[in-house]
Amino acid sequence: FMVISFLLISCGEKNDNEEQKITSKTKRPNIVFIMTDDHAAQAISAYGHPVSQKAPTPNIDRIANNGAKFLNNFCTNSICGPSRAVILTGKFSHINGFRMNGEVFDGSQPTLPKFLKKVGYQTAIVGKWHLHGKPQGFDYWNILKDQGNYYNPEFIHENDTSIVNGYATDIITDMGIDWMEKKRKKDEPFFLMVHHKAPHRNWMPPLRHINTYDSVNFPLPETYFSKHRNQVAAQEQLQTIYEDMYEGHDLKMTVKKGSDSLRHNPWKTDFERMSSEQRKAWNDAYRPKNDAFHDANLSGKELAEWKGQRYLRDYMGTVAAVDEGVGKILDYLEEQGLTENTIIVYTTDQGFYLGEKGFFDKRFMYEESLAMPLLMQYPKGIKKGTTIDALTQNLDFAPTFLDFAGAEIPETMQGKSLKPLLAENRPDEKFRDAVYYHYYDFPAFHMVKRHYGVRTDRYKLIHFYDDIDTWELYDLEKDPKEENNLYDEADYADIQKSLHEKLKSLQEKYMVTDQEFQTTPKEKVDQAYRNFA
Ligand code: SGN
Ligand code: CA
Repeated sequence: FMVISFLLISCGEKNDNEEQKITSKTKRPNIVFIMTDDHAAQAISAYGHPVSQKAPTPNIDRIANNGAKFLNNFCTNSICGPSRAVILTGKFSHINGFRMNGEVFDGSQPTLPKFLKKVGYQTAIVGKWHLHGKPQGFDYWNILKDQGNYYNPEFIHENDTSIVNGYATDIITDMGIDWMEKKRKKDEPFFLMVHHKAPHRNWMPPLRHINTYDSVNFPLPETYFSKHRNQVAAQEQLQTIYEDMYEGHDLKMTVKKGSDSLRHNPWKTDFERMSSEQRKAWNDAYRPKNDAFHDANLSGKELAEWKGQRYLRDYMGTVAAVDEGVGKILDYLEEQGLTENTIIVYTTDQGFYLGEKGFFDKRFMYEESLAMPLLMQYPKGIKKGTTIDALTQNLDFAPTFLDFAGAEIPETMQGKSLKPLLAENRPDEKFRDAVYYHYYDFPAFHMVKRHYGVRTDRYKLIHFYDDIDTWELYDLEKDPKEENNLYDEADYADIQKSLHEKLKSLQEKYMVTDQEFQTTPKEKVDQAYRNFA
């Protein structure tokens, strides 16, 4: 009896100690960061836009309902690689060095996962990377090659590149869950980045959602046929749905009735990489829709509207799979009892156009592509149903996660922790009175001019430069769709002046030098207009 009770006591003691050790280690919250590529806030039902009400995202909305929804979160440079570099470093593009797609991210610089590792986190990233070079600071990584494909995509892991059969969104979701389930050490806090390809161009839905929105008529924006009065850069872009989308590659339009051959389709591999079964199911689904289109013999405005519908139906089909994947991850965390101590974030690399101003793609400092949806749940630290009006940015993500993790926020980071905003007793003072923006990727795809600017809670000032030199000013309260450029209007002279001052002071604060405003030789610009036309 004595031996047994001695054993019981010592076991009990050992367990208690072990437990203590584990809780002190796991006290730091886990962070599951889910980021899509090009997911417009207009397509997340928690944000309430009419388009999303026709294609709700119930699982993504769970995060909003259980935690916080940010209403004024913005990117600093509306394009993929640069946004990702800002998120990793907490620094603007001109400081982290990654200004445009196609550059190589300097992975040796300090980044969020490296700082988290220092305080005992295990770190992993699965899915889209798009910063070229191998990820550093991650214990585990398995990334899409380049932009990645929807069907049977190629992944890079360590020194291997291999095709993974299936649909990208499902594969990436499963990789994230697999890492949490089998690959991580269960007694350490973790930081997992799940980065989807969807809903990036060319919007190929999974077979199970190929017909989901066929009978839905999405509301096209009032500005769908905008002529961009007093907006030179908008007049000269190449991202108008009904003018610039490739009819085959983007809109899946066929050459004639009864045929499965696509119209303009410069990157055949997106379709050719499908297996013959996938291809057959795909063609069987699209053929009747395309045949009906041929029968209807549309032109002009009706054709432009048809293209808008086809775009939105495909786009929402890819979003449906993302939403299911988010549900799967939330359910997994719930089943494992991890929900309480895990910060779950849903965001996307930048905003996107769903026909506003006639556009698809992003890049502009106009609202739809400047805005970044941001939802965050953390039962221990964020009250259900919180909404945040403050002007926040992707620049703030790294400081925020470090703050929640109880790690020090390096002074060199340019963003601010959002944690105080999420506390029950929020501070009264303004979090930030304006955000700074700078887009560089010109001449390039879609030919959006270089520009920079400032946005306050009510006004926006933008300077487009390079082969043009034009200013735009908007009063977002009176003109939320940004159709009325007020620059140099007498009534706005004072506001214009103060916005210029604000812009200048932010440039100083963020250490922007004259180097940042380089222009392109005219021949190069002209050549690019010919290439991308
Ligand atoms: C591809 C797309 C473009 C898109 C860029 C950047 N064309 O080149 O439409 O703007 O990526 O997107 S595609 O038909 O090849 O998809 S980003 O999200 O990576 O910045
Ligand atoms: Ca993107």
